[in-house]
Amino acid sequence: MWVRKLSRKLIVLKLGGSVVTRKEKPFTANLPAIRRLAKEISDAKLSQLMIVHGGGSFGHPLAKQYAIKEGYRGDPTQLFGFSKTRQAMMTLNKLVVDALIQRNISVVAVSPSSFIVTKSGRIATMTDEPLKKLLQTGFVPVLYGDAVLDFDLGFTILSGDQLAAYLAVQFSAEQIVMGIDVDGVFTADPRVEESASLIRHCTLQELKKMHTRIVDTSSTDVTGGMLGKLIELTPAIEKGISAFIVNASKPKNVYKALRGESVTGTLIQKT
Ligand code: IP8
Repeated sequence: MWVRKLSRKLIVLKLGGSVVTRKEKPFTANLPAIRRLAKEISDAKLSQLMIVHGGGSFGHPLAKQYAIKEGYRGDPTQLFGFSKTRQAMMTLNKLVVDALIQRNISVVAVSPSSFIVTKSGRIATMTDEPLKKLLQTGFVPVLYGDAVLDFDLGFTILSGDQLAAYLAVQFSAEQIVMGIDVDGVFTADPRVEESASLIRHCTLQELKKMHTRIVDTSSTDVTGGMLGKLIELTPAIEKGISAFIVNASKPKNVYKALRGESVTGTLIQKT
């Protein structure tokens, strides 16, 4: 079991869409989970924290229906789909932010599409002053995977994973805590192979070797499941930022991960 010393350095917490929403039911938030996580985050009392949540059953079905990730093909119904995807994400973000405010956390909702433009799906420009100032002042910014404008594609989907890793690098975070709906990275799909075991600790090199063996399990995610997550995390890990993947559907895991207490999960470090 791995234990991190509590420090005043920034932690970026990514809450998976499959945790904060009911993935199988369109536009349905998992309010008990959101409220529980808000309490865990409040109890952890971190001085430097940034939260990013995924799209789950709010963002992904619309993104898929209107092919937002693939970019603008000149079809006006796609423009409407972009509007609807953005709005659905703001609705989910409000539910998350409301729950955090209920727990007296000084959160500020920040809409990624208003300060980020991508190029072929990768973050190309970002105005980082407002976020920097929010952190310095003591706020907890709450962002999310979003439909964003793109220099090449017109628009696209920016995943919360890419965003979390980018922000971690940009603001020199100590760690990215990824709260997902399974216990971490497995050697094979635990739902299919009985012999699958949880990888508790691995280096970047070991991770790269595993890429071909990691299976994507979700059918509604337009942004790429577990393999996509690991690929997105790689640049941050390369910069010495560790990534800790824990099951946020299980009570207390996120609290423990944020506090640096011992908890089951997969820790990925540069070396
Ligand atoms: O769930 C994608 O974010 P993710 C958000 O973190 C949308 O991949 C709008 C589909």
